[in-house]
This record gives sequence, structure tokens and C-alpha cells, in this order.
Amino acid sequence: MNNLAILWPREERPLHHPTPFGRDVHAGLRAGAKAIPAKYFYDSHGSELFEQICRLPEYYPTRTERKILLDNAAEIAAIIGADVEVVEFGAGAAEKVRLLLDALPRPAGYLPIDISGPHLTAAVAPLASRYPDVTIRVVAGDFTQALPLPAPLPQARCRVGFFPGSTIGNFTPDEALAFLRNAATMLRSSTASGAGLLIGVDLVKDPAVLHAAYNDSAGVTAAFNLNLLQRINRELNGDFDLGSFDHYAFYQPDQHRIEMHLVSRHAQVVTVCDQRYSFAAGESIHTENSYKYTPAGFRQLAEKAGFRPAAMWTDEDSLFSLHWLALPDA
Ligand code: AVJ
Repeated sequence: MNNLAILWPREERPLHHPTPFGRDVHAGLRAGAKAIPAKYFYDSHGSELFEQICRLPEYYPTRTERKILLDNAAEIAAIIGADVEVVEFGAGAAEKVRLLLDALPRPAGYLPIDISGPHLTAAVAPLASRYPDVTIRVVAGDFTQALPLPAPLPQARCRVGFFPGSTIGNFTPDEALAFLRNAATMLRSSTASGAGLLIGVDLVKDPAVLHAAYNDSAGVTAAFNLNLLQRINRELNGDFDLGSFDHYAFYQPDQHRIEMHLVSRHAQVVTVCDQRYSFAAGESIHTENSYKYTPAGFRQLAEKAGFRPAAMWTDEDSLFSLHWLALPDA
């Protein structure tokens, strides 16, 4: 296939330094309130578990967003137009982008970015044969950091960002603002107009519905949460006993967010990379935030980042929203 390129940006990582994962785990377990960034859930087993979550009856976001995309494909395509390069942030299994590429008239390029490089590369290969006229350039990297992107495709009129799934919910409002500003910089080009960001955002709703989505009866979300400890054991030579921690997820109405934690069932000491960390009984590791927005609240955030909220679609139960944020010329 000659329309597919894989780009691995070289990381500045001297050999005697631990990996970013090791550094963040160490800092997170040493802190007074223990916490590990949610982006580390996605090793290959974690990515698989997340795909299982997306198919759970209680987890409404994935299927609701798919339906919103399908039901409004013609209108979305008319707004975005032809000859764009789609830049996807956190492409994962690269499934939803098919709906967009199928809807758009003559898409020129697809540039998925994901922290799980091997997973993404495998996921994208079938796209290269299915969309032979789309130039696909895979970037393995962390889009929450400043990431060098290849120059825009010469045959593309502009870049359009795609950030589905409410991944933005993992960021605090401050981090979300920083992400949006960074995305604006990556998508904007001095010559072309028409750029923008198509972004899926989970909505504030009945806390019981939210609670069920993060406490599924099959226990897949619990396994997804606990897999983080398994990953630490394997990659950082840890000795976490997975049976000594409980999955705990709840909705925090004041902050409009689900919090996920791993709670220590008893007092214990855990060793990771020869460092010892002690846990009191009931002490938790905060592993994820998943923020929910009102439509107006999200539009306000987008405007603050320099976008012009130009359209929004939702489902009939107002569970989930898809926003088109236009990017005014610089
Ligand atoms: C991928 C961040 C959107 O917050 O709903 C699913 C991750 N965590 N179940 C979410 C997740 C637990 C998911 N995001």
C-alpha cells in the first residue's frame, strides 16, 4: 500500500532516565493524594478492554455518538466540504472515522495520532485499502504534549480535527482549554480557511445513568481500571496484588465529573521499580476523571480557546453531543 506512512517522532529520552510512564507513576504514588494519569490505561490489553466497554449495554456514549454521526452525516459533510485532511486525536481502534470518511466528499488525507502506536498501526492498515485515494499518515505520540506534525498535505484544502468519544472529558477544564488551544494551532494554516474541529462531548445527565455506565454489571470497567496495576507490574517491575484493590467510580455533581479510583482494601506496602509506597486501608489511587458538559458550557470553553461554535447535534434523549467548532482565520 503506497498511501500509508507510519511516523514515530523521536523521543528525547536519555537511556538512564525512566520512561514517561515510570516517571508519572512514581510522582503519582508519592503524592499526598495518589493519582495516575488516565492515558496510561491504554496498553494493548487496556485498549481491548476499552473496546469491550464501548459495546456494554450500560455504556451509552459510543453507540449514541455513532448514531448522531450517521443521522447527520449529510449535514456534517456539507459543512466540512471536500478535500480536507482529517486529523484525529487519540484514534484508538480508528473505527468512528470510517463514518466520517464515508460521509465526506473526496477526503484528501487522514492523520491519526495515538499514544498506543502498535495498536493504531494495526487498526489503520485496513483503512489504507478501503480508502485508496486518502493519504494516511500515522503519528504515534502523545497529543497532550507539543507534538510535531508533518506539514499539511499539498492536495488538501485545509485540516479538520476529529476528536470523538468525549476523550476531552479526561481533561480538567483548564487542561481541556489548553488542549483546544493546542489543537487550534495544529489545525490552522496561514493560507487555507475552512479548518475546524468536530468533537464529541458527553453531556450532564441523570447521575444514575452516569453511575451505571462506569459500574457495569459485567465488571469490564473494573477490569479496565485494575489493568493499570497489571501494567505497572509488568512494565515497571511492580508487585501490586490486584485482589487487594477495589474499583470505585462515582459521579461528583459539583464538578460535573465521574471519578474512578482504585481503593486499597487494607494497609499494605507496594514496591515499584525498587521504590516502596505505603497504602492505608481505604486509601485510593485516583485513576480517571470523566467530565460532563452542558451544551452552553462547552461552547463557552471552545470560544475561550479561539473557536467559533457553529453547529451542534445531539440524540433524542440528549445523552451526548457532537459539536462543529469552526476555526476563524488567524
Ligand atoms: C475514553 C475517556 C471517553 O471517560 O467514558 C470508559 C474512558 N473510562 N469507562 C470515558 C472510560 C471508564 C472514557 N473516555
